[in-house]
Amino acid sequence: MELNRLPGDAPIGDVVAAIREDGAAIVENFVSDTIADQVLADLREPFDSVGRSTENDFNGYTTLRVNSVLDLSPASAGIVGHRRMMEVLDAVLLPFCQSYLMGSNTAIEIHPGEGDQVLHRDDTIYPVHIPGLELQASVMWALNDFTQENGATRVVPGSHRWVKPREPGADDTVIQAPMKKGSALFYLGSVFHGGGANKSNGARAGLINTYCLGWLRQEVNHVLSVPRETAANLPEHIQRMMGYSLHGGMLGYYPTDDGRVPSREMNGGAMWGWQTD
Ligand SMILES: O=C(O)CCC(=O)C(=O)O
Repeated sequence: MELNRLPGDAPIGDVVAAIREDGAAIVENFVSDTIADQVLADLREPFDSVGRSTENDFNGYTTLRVNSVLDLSPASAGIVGHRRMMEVLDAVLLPFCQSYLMGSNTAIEIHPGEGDQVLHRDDTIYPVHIPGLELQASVMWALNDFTQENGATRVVPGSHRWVKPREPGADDTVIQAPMKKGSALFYLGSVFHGGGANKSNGARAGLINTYCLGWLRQEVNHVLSVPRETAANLPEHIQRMMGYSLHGGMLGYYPTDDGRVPSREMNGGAMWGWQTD
């Protein structure tokens, strides 16, 4: 069995249908090699200097990770706020919210010798699981080629439909998602997945972004983790997903001294209004 695989210019409806079928799907050649190469080049120094700081049993011990990639790689904005990716997310998440947010923004470089990551659901950060209600979706972007040998992400297809809480067992199918650089693996927050073991001689590098319903707390506080002057230079649709927005005109409210819905001075006087939906 293989995951559904669609070309980068596939109709959005086909991508969404494929994701709903298995809980995950690959879109090939979704971003140019130039952007993927640039992001990986931007991350080289952070990977090497701080990439081991999150080592643990879950993240692994021969895997490098860096968070808040938007702060480290301006080119990553082309991935984080990729327009066609967002059209897919609109279809998956907007049935349950008025706008969605970026949960996390993490680059992962799995090095040779790493074992399989434990299979998990990303949405277990939230203490509810309501079948049919998707709390978040994730998009893993290949910054270099993902192969069976170098640790392509593993997915348990159909696990987003499991009603009773349980862990994957020996009888459950686990499939890998090899994909070429610039391709993206979409998977629902409710689908079991995990990084693969790297049995090759080279590293596997990916950028994984999660997107949660706009009325949920984000996994990472991007307003604090990305300096305001960096955020001010990002496109507005990314600022909104970072949290510079109100959900439903109310959630995320920041009272100003004069009691009005906030707008604030940023970056040498440029007005940055908090956006309502
Ligand atoms: O690296 C991967 O392929 C998946 C990583 C992942 O799912 C995680 O760290 O939560």
